[in-house]
Amino acid sequence: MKTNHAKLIAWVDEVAAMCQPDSVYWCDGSKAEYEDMIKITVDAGLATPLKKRPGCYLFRSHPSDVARAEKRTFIASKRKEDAGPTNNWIDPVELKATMTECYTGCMKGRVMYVIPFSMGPIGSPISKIGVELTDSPYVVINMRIMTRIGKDVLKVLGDDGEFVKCLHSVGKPLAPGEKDLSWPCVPDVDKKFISHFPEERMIWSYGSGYGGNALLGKKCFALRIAGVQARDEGWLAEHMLILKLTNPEGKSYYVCGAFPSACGKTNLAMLEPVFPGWKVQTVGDDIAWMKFGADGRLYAINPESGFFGVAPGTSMSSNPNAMKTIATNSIFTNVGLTDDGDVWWEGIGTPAPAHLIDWQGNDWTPDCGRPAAHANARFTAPAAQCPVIAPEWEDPAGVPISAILIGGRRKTSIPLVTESLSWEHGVFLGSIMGSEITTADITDKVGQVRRDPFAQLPFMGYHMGDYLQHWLNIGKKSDESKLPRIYFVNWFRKNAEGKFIWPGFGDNSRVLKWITERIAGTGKAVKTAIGNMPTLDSIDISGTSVSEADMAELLAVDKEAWLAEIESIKAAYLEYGDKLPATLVRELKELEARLK
Ligand code: GTP
Ligand code: SPV
Ligand code: MN
Repeated sequence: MKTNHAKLIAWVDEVAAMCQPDSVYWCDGSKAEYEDMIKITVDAGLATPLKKRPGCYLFRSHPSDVARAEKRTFIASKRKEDAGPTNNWIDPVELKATMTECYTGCMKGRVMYVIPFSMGPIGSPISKIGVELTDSPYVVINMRIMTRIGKDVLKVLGDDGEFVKCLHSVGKPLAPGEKDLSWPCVPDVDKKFISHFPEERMIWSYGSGYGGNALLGKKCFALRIAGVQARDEGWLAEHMLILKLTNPEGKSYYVCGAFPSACGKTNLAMLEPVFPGWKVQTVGDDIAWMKFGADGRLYAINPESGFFGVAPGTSMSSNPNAMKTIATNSIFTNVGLTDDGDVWWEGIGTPAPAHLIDWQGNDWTPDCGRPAAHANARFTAPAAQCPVIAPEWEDPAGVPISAILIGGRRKTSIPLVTESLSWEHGVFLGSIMGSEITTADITDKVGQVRRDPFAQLPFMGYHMGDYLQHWLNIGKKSDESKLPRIYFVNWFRKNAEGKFIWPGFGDNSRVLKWITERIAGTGKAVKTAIGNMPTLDSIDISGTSVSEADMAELLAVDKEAWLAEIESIKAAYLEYGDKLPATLVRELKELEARLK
């Protein structure tokens, strides 16, 4: 393929000299090329075609390589204080030396693919270009779904356009004649690296082939590197879904939502409202880039073009639109394979078959005591196939945001919904967000609450304190009346029996409806110590299993729990040191005073 981009050519040559692939292939992004890549993986035994799903394939990863590797994710800024206390930092010179050793000869026996990609519609002024070099055909296949790739991107890049350098290797060279593994990677987790060099706008990933570790446009670029660009350029790169909600009068509202990994973004982005005449359409399910429009409002675009969604729990009742999206042309990783050539996972909504092949490739029966799918099994599907994709989802101008939801998994304390009192109070609520850790991260702390400001903790490219200050600064760039209101939500409260009190999923539209009423000025609320909360009768619970007593519990301000929460927030705040914005200290003091 043709490019005269001297810097790009030089970089590709330099990496090829280091990694020593057998050959270098420039991806043109065509459908034929995609099909060739699929054939390569099927022929090599890496992928299984799914007879029951046209254009769908199953991959099974190595058990060491099933999720993002947080403790192997590094921010190698020149100065340690720029990475901040919540990130793993290594000196960039040292890290490059270590990784150069890993990379030397690491692609022997393999092809190095060059993937030019655009985050955001190709050629749009707010899009950004990256080039990923990888030795994984799985990555090429997934990148073609998740981003826009190929020759049109090179055209926009021209002879000297800017791009983010993204280098990826699975870290498994092949000796002459050696048969490939079904999921090549570096099995020792401590030898994987997901590294970011923010000043150079560069990403080096080694040893993992899974998700955000390997599809470098997603978390590495669109959140960690773009976060640094956003800080420097005055916009926001966020771990947020974007949805469009239209009421029976035909008025539409665009809403973003920050929820930590595996806390409901994909589900919320595609929900089926329970009220007749209401409609939800999807703009994005994981990442939002927000910039000010000429009118002083924040406009969001979805930089991705596909969904990399959690499979377990996805069913025709929880998320019918996701189920329809993944009926064709999708990639499945780490789900169960039925004997008739379809997928199955826990919570898919159909009874477990008497026999299947589990995510590790072993025979599975319902009584075997192991899950058929890994808890972080995923589908990769083109966004354009979503039956409720919003017509404007690729509009380069973005969509004007009226509300931002934030929230995590909290079985106690945090009410169903609280409206912020101001932008600064909203940023404060974002800064104190916490969630019970799930299996989307490789960590040993599953179940514990950790503070996860704006669901960005694992996706920060710089100091968390500076990030929170950046949010406060954004608020100063416009009138409060034009800024989105911030809503702290919690779908995950549990009762004494450990059951979810709130039905969640489509029923979350009940809360969304109240939010639009608040924006329109008709929704009823009471001011409490923690913010504005719906009156007990203002969220319609007719037809649900939620009793009035449940609702009172979901909307109660538990003073003791909040005072305990404040102590834990103080501990998290201490970590940010002198970068903790004074405004947030003031908000915390005011909250404590209101509670007492
Ligand atoms: P990432 O892709 O990791 O960023 O996750 P996500 O935030 O998109 O989460 P997703 O929508 O895939 O949901 C993850 C899990 O949460 C699934 O098992 C869902 O079934 C479950 N879930 C989603 N929404 C709700 C809800 O409203 N209530 C309850 N109880 N569970 C939910
Ligand atoms: C997440 O963990 O938030 C994901 C999946 O969206 S991954 O792309 O692997 O980061
Ligand atoms: Mn995510």
